Amino acid sequence: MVENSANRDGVSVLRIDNPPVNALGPHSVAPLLESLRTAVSDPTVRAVVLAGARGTFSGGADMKTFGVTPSPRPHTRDLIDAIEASPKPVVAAIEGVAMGGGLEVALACDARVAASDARLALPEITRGLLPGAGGTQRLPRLIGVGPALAMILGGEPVGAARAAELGLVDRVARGDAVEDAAELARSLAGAPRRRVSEQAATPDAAALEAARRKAQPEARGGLAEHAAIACVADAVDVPFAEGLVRERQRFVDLIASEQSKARIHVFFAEREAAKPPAGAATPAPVRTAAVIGGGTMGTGIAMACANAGVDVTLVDLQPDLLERARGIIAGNYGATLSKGKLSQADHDARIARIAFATSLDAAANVDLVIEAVFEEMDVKQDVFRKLDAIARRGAILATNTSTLDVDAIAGVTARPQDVVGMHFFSPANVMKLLEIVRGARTSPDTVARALAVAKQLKKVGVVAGNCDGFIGNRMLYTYTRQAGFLLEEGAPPQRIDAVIKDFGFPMGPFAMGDLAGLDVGWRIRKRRHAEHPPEGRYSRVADRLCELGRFGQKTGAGYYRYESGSRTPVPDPDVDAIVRECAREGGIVQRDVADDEILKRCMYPLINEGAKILAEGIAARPGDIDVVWVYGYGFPAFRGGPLRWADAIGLRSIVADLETFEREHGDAFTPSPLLRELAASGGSFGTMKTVDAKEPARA
Ligand code: T1G
Repeated sequence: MVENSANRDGVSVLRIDNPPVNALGPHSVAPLLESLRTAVSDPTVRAVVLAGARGTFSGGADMKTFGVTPSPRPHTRDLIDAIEASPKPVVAAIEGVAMGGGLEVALACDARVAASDARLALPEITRGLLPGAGGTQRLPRLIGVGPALAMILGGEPVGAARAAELGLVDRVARGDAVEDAAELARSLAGAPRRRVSEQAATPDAAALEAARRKAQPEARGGLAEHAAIACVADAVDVPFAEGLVRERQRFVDLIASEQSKARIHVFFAEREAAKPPAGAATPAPVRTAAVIGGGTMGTGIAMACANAGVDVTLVDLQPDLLERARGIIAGNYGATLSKGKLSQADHDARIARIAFATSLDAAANVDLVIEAVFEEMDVKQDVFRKLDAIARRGAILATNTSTLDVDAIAGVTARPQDVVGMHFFSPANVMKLLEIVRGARTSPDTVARALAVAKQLKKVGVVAGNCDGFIGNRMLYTYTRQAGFLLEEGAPPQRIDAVIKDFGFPMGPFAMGDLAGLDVGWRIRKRRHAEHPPEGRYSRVADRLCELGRFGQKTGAGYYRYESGSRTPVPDPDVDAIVRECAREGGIVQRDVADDEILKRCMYPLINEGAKILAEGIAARPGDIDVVWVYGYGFPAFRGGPLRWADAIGLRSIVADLETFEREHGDAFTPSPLLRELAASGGSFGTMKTVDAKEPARA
């Protein structure tokens, strides 16, 4: 349905219409082209306004049509060419979002009017692409090379006010954006067209040079950045038409690249993971919450709630801990304010949403309770027994445990159907991932409500079954275990970390351990070993470091040593000595380990464990595992997550390498049945039928 009210006093309003986000593809562009033709040939029409249906402009090109060859027509560029060719002015009325190809369409218009809450972005870089419909040529001409590079290489949205400052929009609407745009369009009628393509881009060599220096190496996910920078340079150096041709060629190369396909896989996998269980009721948003435990996690979770507009009470029985939490929260918001990343009004509103209490009674009338106390079973069960008596019927009772049995926690309440794991990642007000742990008796409605809370808190929610370490930590254990063995076999920590960093992680396992604090893992290992002594090969290095009080950055020494006040890891010969000692005790002869072996021995067991998790129904889809690792553990998005990456390598070669490692290093490398099966059948995680979720007995 396209509204074409030609005689809105001589202005015809056309609307992009393709629910839910008005993505641009043949089925949305074709009717628009038709209506534009009608408007152009209608003598009573003096100007055109282009808007979007249902209060949003457009989420960009329809990514679901990517990879279809030949690429389906008409598409975004056909609409842009028609707007450019129109003898009558076209004004864009931007409500909601104008992203990617949607913003590029608006850039082809004579002028742009944005609603005060509109968001404008060119997020193609986050899809491993560049703006491929003229955005790299028009934007620098309109707002300058520097600001254009910031928008194109950042991919982040700008608000209407900022867009006006930049000159990206001509007006911020006082009232209805379509009305304002119609008024502006009328004033432009009969005047020469204002085509951005005819403007010149002001040279800014410094901005281009700075962008080149900052860009990631192509092999480390920087393909799109380098291509986009080259395009923006063209906007200054070559005529518009030539710039468009070069932009197109680079865009076609990128869309065929694994880096782009992997990033788009993550985009859609994230949305699949957020889908509520079939038959679950549509949950109402939570308005009030209580977070139990004023430690690092509780404090971060309370901030995440306040950031999302939820009134939250942080509860801790120890007043001094509560005061410390209050100070940390004020400090964090103050820092964000001073960096200009938060307005004073927003700062004050967020702080005002957080209350503090020293009694669990504060959880009596809230929609959501999140327990984040000490990671000890009896401490958590004690809290849940009390919450069961206090919390209102129908409230979500969530535990932030990262390793403990959610069923054992739910089991002490009379309402296990309302109990769910909500595993946040530190810092909880920053990290995007939220692992939602479905207990054996957690109801589908409670899972759906937890997923809705994740969306409300702007987190990426992924549902995991209840097992030791859920999805993320269970896989992490296989990776860090091998990293520990590689140390003993002769690969120094800085070498292993360098291999993992070159692969694309923000940091390697040892720098990450030192950042998180080695004592956290040590406590879990001691608890676990009290229940089950370690089976098979066990590296003593981590325990030995902790026994020496080397907990990482927080004690100035861990796998590395740190100069006071510095977070830069410095290789420490004392650690090499400790590693040699452990190797000797374990009868391990040290050798030179190749980088290729380091990468495979760290990543392949992780993939193998992912296959086991899928086969057990702990994760419903391979994409869920990829999303967990990209958003929770820094797995490079340009590789799409561990299972997408495995498909790109080929499962047959992974199974072959696992079998080789199995012969040398034992059953930690025994390929899982699902992996073998897929490899043998020439299958892949990307094409496998998702397994039905079933409840495994807790290992
Ligand atoms: N193409 C296809 N489907 C899309 C889509 C798109 N561009 N954007 C969203 N969807 C689907 C999404 O999968 C979900 O489907 C539903 O819409 C709602 O999305 C030439 C080539 C716009 C901010 O990168 O960032 O333009 O799961 O849950 O939270 O240069 O969607 O319900 O089946 O995210 O309200 C560039 C991507 C494309 C923006 C709305 N554009 N989208 O957020 O809804 S490349 C983007 C978003 C391009 C040109 C190039 C967000 C949103 P389903 P949602 P939301």
